[in-house]
Amino acid sequence: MNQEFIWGAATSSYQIEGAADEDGKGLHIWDVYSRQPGMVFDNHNGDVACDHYHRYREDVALMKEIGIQGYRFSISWSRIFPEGTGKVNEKGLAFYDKLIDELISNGVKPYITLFHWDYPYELYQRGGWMNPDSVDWFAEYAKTVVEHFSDRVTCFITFNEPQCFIGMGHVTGRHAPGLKNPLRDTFLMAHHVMMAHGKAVQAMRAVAKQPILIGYAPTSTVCAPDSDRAEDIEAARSLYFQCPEKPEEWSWNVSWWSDPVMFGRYPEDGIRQYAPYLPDIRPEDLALMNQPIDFYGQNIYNGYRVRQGGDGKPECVKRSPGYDKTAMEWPVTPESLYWGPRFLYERYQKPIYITENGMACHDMISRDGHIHDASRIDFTEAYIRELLRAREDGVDIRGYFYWSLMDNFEWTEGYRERFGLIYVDYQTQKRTLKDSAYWYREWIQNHR
Ligand code: GCO
Repeated sequence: MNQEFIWGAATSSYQIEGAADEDGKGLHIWDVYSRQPGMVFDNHNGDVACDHYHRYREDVALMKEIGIQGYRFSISWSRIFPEGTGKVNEKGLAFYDKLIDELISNGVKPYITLFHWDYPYELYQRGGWMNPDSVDWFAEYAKTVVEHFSDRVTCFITFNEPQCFIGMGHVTGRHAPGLKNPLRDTFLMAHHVMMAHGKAVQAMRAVAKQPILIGYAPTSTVCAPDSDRAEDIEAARSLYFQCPEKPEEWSWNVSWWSDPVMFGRYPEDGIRQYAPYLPDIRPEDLALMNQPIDFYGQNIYNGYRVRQGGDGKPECVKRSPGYDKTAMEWPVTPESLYWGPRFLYERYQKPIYITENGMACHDMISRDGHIHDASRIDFTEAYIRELLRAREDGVDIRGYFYWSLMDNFEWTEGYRERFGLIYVDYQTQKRTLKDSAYWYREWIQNHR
């Protein structure tokens, strides 16, 4: 395949920008949530974060030094619309103008995520995703962003990991706004989110100043076959796309969040299992969700091994004692970047970008002043070799974005976890390239 392939890195607005109350930005749910004592590890919050809002030039220079070809970042909705809707804040647009111009003049292609979880507080108070108007609010925001930036930016992603901002924000309550809503409400929110995606796609295409590519970026825990026996491959595939049987686990799901967007229908097993909780699903809602998009983004960090059990049903294989894991205790499973894209491509038939993949390490600055994050290098190379193997086997993969460009605010874990290629000293805001950044630079040079 000789399609363009992008080696990139990713971040999100609240996790790096800081400047939480600057230049007219409105409040969002993560501002409010993390300022409440007891919500985030050690009461950290994103008020300053990596101070990227003021240091974006230096950060782009570092991207250039690493040689990344694409940078995926998110726009903070409440910088553009301080109240979520209505009046546009020119200073918010101006910040992203400067960032985008800086990226382009340094040869880094911008990829904009419209929504990476920092939902305007004002809209949340008006019911948030429960409110049917939330569909229009998001479309209005998406339209404004594309109208303004599509003269220079051609790749846009609507939502990052809807599983998390609904599932963790409203089902388990581990993320902002920290609620455990009735399941019925959460299904309605999901329904609105996917309608908002569709309506935004329409609005974006209508105003784009040149042809743009639009994608969607859910996440998944991959099911990989435990052997290459056909039965195990089939078991892995079917478990991967199955809707969890327990309704309270519904949100961690591939099909529920993607079939409506890609096919215009909800998966049948979910419809059966979740029937008591479902909203009225109108055909026109499904039609709206199902707008043609250009690529399918996917955040993949790890997965399970699956085989066909004695009863013929898929079963997860127990992890071996002492299995490899990251600092966050996430299992290390490079084959996820082979089987995930392969199964997703088979089902959805869209070009794929790995919009996030990476690991948290216990990084420290050594006495020699360097950060020797050998395990991150090993992790990343193992995963991307699997990704390239999928590509060789015919999966249409267009790019890889390492999560994350730099250490940042890891949601409820605060600054405890370090995912970056760049080390950030939060006392001084000094940035230092880790060994993995130098390794990535070489990798990109050799795999252009
Ligand atoms: C996510 C988010 C990122 C996280 C990263 C590490 O995937 O959860 O998109 O914001 O920081 O995934 O947990």
